[in-house]
Amino acid sequence: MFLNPDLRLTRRIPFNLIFAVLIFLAGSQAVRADELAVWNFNDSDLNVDHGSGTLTSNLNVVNILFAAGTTNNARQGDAAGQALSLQGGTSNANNGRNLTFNVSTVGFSNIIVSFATQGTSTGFNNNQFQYSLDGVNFVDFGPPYAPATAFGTLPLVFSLAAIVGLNDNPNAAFRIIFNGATSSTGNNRIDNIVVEGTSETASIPEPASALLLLSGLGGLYSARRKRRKGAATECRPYNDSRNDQTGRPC
Ligand SMILES: [Ca+2]
Ligand SMILES: [Ca+2]
Repeated sequence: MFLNPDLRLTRRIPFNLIFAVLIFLAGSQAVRADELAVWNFNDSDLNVDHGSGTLTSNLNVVNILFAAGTTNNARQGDAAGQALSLQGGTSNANNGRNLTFNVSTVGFSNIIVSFATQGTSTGFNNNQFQYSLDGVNFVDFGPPYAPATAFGTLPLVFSLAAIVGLNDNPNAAFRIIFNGATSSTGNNRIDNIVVEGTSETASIPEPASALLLLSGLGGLYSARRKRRKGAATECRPYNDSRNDQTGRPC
């Protein structure tokens, strides 16, 4: 049984309207990457410079210094400024010690840690990156690395996307264990430590945008209804005595 044309129109357009809104809403939920914590060391301290996190070290305090930094891996327009400079220390006492950064990843997944680094010939040249799911127990990630002699332009990048336990984890932590220094002043510089992830929270469209879309589609629907309605009233059989040649024949 065929539906009345007006009735079919009435049923079809609202469905199109709803479908378009659903597509709009789905498109607005695209994921985005965010920096959870950034240390640029430009203020010569261990306090986080963007985002949230804590950075600690068990190296001898006198061997935790700051020296000229780099824009390699810099974020948010940060200048090169200063970099962290970690020395081997007297009798290479800092071999086996570490730099640890705790960063909550709540609401984020696909965690990536990156930083720029360089080392002197007698500095730490056998460094191990680690991660922790509870902030207490750390696990090696990847092989040990030796810093290049200059910062260069490419950072070291540790993509931890496969470590699902690091996703949405308030106790996530990361560590670099330093080894291989052969002199007290041999050192590694580190700059622009970045912990970033993908937001797991869908972005909700701005109310104004949604209203604008609904308003536009509503107007389109109304215009089509009026056009169809007008066309229907203009439809006159040829044998209609009122036919004045201006109406649309049925
Ligand atoms: Ca810096
Ligand atoms: Ca700082």
